[in-house]
Amino acid sequence: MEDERGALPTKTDFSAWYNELLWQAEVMDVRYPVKGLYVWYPHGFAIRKHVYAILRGLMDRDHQETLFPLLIPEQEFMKEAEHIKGFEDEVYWVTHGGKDPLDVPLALRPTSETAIYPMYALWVRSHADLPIRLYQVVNTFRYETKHTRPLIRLREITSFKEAHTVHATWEQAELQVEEAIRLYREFYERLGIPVIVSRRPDWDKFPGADYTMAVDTIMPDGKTLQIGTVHHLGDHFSQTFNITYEDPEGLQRHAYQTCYGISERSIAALISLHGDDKGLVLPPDVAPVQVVIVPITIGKRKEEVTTAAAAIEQELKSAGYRVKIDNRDLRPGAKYYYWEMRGVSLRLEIGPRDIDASQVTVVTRTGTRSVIPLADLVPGVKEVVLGETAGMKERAEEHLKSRLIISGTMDEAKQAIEKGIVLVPWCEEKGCADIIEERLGASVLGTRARSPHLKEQEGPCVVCGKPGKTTLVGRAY
Ligand code: 5CA
Ligand code: ZN
Repeated sequence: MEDERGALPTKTDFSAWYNELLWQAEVMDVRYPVKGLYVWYPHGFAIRKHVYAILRGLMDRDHQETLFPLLIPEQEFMKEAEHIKGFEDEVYWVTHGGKDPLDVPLALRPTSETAIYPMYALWVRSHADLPIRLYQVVNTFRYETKHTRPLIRLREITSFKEAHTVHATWEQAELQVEEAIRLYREFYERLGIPVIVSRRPDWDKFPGADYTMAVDTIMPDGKTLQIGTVHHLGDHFSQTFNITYEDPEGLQRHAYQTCYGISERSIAALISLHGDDKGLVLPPDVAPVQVVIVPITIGKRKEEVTTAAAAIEQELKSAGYRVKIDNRDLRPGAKYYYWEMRGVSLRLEIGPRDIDASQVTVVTRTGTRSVIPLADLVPGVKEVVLGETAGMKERAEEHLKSRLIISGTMDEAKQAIEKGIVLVPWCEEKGCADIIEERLGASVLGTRARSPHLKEQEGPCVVCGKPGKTTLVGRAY
């Protein structure tokens, strides 16, 4: 196997590493003959399944899952002016049914506000119907003109989790924005991905929003990846779609809305932050195979080893682990390589010597080796799994910390921007942001940054010297 695919480039050459890893570890196949569309290998899809089970579990606490149509009639799509402006260059249109031109052209959803809100207008009657909190996990289509990349910038986003909520007041919608940020933080914490939350500058907010909060992480090459956004929609859409409710006094009022989304970029971040030169490294929670058992069957005691391996498999399966025995006729080294590439958390080696000592040898994906007495198999494995999870999280946090750099002046920022995100004071004037972006060759990502790794700071704007607030600047994917 290893001979066939060749060695993985080192992660220091991030872009080459990422592309090669996606196919060697069987996450995505990029050979589908349409630009920006990719195919999930079953292994990649299994990772997705576990990641999205976490996401669904979090959403299901106080949202309900739903499913709306893919096609949106032109007149609905064209209702909200800002929204149209933001998306018109990115929409795919269905114009024909067979040979006949359609009376009404249909948009492939780039996101689902204009599919969902006409129905919300029908569903919302009284204050007692509020709040509404629904979400769906669907594919969406965006005719992206920037460089497309598997899992990062797609023309068919296959795993778009979008939530859409309706509230009686602006303030209640604002509370929902905060709740959504908490949910997203928890989601990424479960994946061991450290994030920074900030408020996007006005020119970069979602088309049709009052304001946008973004969740970013820093990739191994120092570039920023936006891995989630939460939008306060105010009453922009409720005005255009006529979403009104009767308040307790009998008055008709417009509702206030939020929406927030996460895509398979979450999986791009997962793979990129944790992976190493040997392949995928996955938090055990989302590893399709958590434990692989490699029987060491040299010599005469083959049958005994096979039986012991099967017993271990059975015991771990009953304890809820995803386990596989690798009985293939391959050298152990080839098996280790194979499973390391695919991100198996734990490898259990069992040979005659282990049987004699009533133990099993455990090697984690990140290389720690120990032995567990067979009598303590399940608690022993659990402890190693917890240690592995914690170690991954710690390393990812360290990475983020080392790439968040506070700079008081433009000269400092110029040096620092090569490494990751710089934090500079900015006065919130667009003119100064343009100068920052031009000088640093990077984007103003957001203000009011929130992360355990940094404190809000104030100081003179690095351009004009007027009072400024801490602002994130980074090169974004
Ligand atoms: N309706 C809102 C909330 S669901 C919305 O569409 N927001 S969005 O445009 O910001 O998209 C939500 C998230 O999807 C983004 O934060 C980003 O992480 C991800 N995303 C956006 N475009 C793409 C794309 N072309 N490929 C992969 N992921 C994307
Ligand atoms: Zn300024």
